[in-house]
Amino acid sequence: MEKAWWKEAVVYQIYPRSFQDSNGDGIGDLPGITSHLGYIRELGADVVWLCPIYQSPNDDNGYDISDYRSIMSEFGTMADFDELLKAAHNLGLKIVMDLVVNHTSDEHAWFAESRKSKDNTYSDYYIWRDGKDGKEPNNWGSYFSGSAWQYDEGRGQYYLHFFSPKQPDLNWDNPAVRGSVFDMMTWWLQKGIDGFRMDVISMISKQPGLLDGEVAPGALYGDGNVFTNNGPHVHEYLREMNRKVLSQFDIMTVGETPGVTVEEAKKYAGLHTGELNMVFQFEHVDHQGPYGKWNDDPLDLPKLKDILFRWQTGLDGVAWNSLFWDNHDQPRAVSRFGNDSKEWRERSAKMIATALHMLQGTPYVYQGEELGMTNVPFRTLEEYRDIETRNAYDELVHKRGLSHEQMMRFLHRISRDNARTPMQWDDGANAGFTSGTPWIGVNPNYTEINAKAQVGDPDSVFSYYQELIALRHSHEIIVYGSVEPWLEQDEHIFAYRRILRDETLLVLCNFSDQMLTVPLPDGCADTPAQLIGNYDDAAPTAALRPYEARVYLYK
Ligand code: TEU
Ligand code: CA
Repeated sequence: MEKAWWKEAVVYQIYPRSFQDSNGDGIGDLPGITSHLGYIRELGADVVWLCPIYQSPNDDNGYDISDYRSIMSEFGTMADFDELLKAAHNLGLKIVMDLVVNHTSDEHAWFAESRKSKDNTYSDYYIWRDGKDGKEPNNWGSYFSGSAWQYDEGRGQYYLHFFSPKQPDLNWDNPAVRGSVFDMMTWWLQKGIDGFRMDVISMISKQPGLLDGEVAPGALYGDGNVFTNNGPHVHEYLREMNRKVLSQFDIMTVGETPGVTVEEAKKYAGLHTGELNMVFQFEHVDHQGPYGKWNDDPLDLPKLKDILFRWQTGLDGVAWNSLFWDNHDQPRAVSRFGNDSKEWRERSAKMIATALHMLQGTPYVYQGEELGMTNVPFRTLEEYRDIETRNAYDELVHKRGLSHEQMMRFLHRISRDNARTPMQWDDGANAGFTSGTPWIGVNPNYTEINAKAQVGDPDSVFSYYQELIALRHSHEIIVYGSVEPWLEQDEHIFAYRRILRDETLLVLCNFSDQMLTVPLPDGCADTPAQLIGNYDDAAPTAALRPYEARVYLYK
């Protein structure tokens, strides 16, 4: 398989609002990020993905952009950004920006013009429709509850918004919109950034005619996959973007494509399709139940294995995977896929990291995941800040009659705010995140879980992530080896082999708190070289201890 730096890289994702405050206003900012670039370099990551830092009214914490070419006032200035970029490049770190162009803020100048009339330059920059029988143009729901349509008195029409009413969807069928977006992208790339993560890029082409979606009777908002994925022109628009912008630079691109299938990913992330380098698929973190995404179900490992192996074998040799357990929209990895109890948190955090980082694809480490940070036990709804969480509470409890207690259990397990509590730097006030009042509560366990306690401690989760990343940088088989599932039917063991020329890697991960026997595959001697493991003492042959991970290399 042909080599590429973005295939060999490990990406560190930063949610700037919660990473490091440098001026005491309780909100993370760019100088705060710059002050910790050395930490990211020490971890071993190669690329930093910054969630949106552009001017925004923060209805959806920066995913509602009002000016693509200026920095959010709360985060700092363009001079701060230029300094961050320079410092990163001096450390050998690349900077990937978050491109949010399925929608803008309703405070963007384009929307201000568009809503004024039906015949100005920007009138068709968004998706406007007359109502139908005095109601919304169709039955589409927003990911943030309620209808996906908002009536605008001024223009006397409805406009489409897959997210909040303050995030109107752009009309990508309008070549002027594509031209404006491509110009903006080129402007940032000429400043020297190293790529883009493209927000909900699978949604930019809408189903023609905007017809009612097939939603189950009584279904809730947010069945987004019904109508938001892969409209007829999405690949055409991405090939145009690649031709006119992306192909002019040596950069990395990753599309966020909720609802994407393996077959569609072969187009988006195909090695030679001329679109993107890779995509984020969401099958392993998606849950569509009676309450949409909201659930407190236990981990279903067989289902998780089936999904991950389907993606691994499906793209092997034809396209490229991204690898992630969590991000700013998902609960904390160790709480969801491991066991965040006192007894098993560290061990299971290292085990799930092994399971992910030994797969084929580019791994993403979300801020705090490398410390084994956990979900947050907020006791009241008021402690949550996320618009998706607050709207869902209103919809499910006040409009659909779900009990407060059940919804709080759902929030504890699934709310995006689990990932958005401040980064835990040390055991000082507010975990060293701010000298002021943090915009969102700090997880009370910061006194035990923080970077200061872990950096330099060879037994810490941080050091284990350092080892995993160093192995990826030193063993081609981890990047380019093919993937062969092992023990697919086992309920508790996640195991697979990677093969490259005359080498075989065997990865064994016990997702349970039981001692299990583990048959080794043919050709795998019983005294191989152990590459990494999360128990200090030698392993009992053909057995896996609770939450044990072991990786063997056979030459
Ligand atoms: O998220 C896309 C999206 O579908 C999210 O709603 C996410 O899948 C869901 O919350 C998981 O349950 C992107 C950004 O990552 C997210 O932060 C933004 O809120 C959203 O787009 C709108 O820009
Ligand atoms: Ca600040």
